[in-house]
Amino acid sequence: KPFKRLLLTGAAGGLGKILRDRIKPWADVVRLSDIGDMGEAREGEEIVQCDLADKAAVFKLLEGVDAVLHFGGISTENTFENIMAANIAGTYNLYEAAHKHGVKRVVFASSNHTIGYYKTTDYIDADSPMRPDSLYGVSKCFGESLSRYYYDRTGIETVCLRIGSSFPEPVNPRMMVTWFSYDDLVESLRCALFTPRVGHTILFGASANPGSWWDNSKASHLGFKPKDSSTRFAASFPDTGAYPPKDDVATIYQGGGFLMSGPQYKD
Ligand code: NAI
Ligand code: 15L
Repeated sequence: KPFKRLLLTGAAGGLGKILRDRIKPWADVVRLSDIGDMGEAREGEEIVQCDLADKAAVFKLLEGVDAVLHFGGISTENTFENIMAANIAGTYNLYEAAHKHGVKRVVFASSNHTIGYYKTTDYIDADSPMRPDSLYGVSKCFGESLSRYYYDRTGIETVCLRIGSSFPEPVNPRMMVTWFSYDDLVESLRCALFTPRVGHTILFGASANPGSWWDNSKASHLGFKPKDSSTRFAASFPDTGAYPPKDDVATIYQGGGFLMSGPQYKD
């Protein structure tokens, strides 16, 4: 198998549970980590329960690891204190430990909420300035900048995967644009891990959905081609042709409901 040991953080989460089995073919041992319960280790697995904010624990977590899929952390809007510990300190601890242990590559689960203040009428690419829509989004911008710094300073390569909405199927009209099927997610991770040179790359994680807001041409060297599309759910969210209400923040901005969540939101 290509890797001796592949680390997945966030293994107890929604995506972690899906990836746990799907990434097995890529490594002799998959090391699973989360602050939450991951159950028993199955064949070819190691389980390390720890808090990403615990620097000493994260240092040990990275020992003997070839590559990392960093999916752990707070995944929606929260207080600054919680985000600072899990996403800001946590991601720093992970990169510093990766550097000390000579890890070569990380895939960072970034988010569309790094750019959620663009409008749904905008078409952007990896060079468009970040416009986070929440403290959560700001923490993902931090992860993207931190990984850029570690690449320039130490040579660790990172693909920042700006995931849209990775769930079994779209559950609202916005997700007809942002949906990222599990199969396409796994294929994007395969491209991110096995393309020989990625440097520091930003890849938007979405299926081939009509009306996309995101241009992935700056990540073409990864060769990622989504196979799924939200069109097969079109009957659930028919386009009526009506314009959304002018004051409906959730339809005006790419970040949708995140613009109205969290400590800063006041109506
Ligand atoms: P999730 O919330 O289900 O999973 C995140 C996991 O991280 C949880 O199991 C949680 O226990 C763990 N975690 C939280 N704080 C931690 C800490 N301090 N130390 C160790 N572990 C900690 O989220 P989901 O949907 O599985 O997302 C995984 C990653 O992908 C997250 O980083 C999220 O921000 C990112 N993402 C997911 C999207 C999606 O559509 N599912 C969209 C964009 C980004
Ligand atoms: C995210 O970043 C979240 O982790 C996920 O739970 C979804 O809310 C997703 O974005 C989205 O924008 O749909």
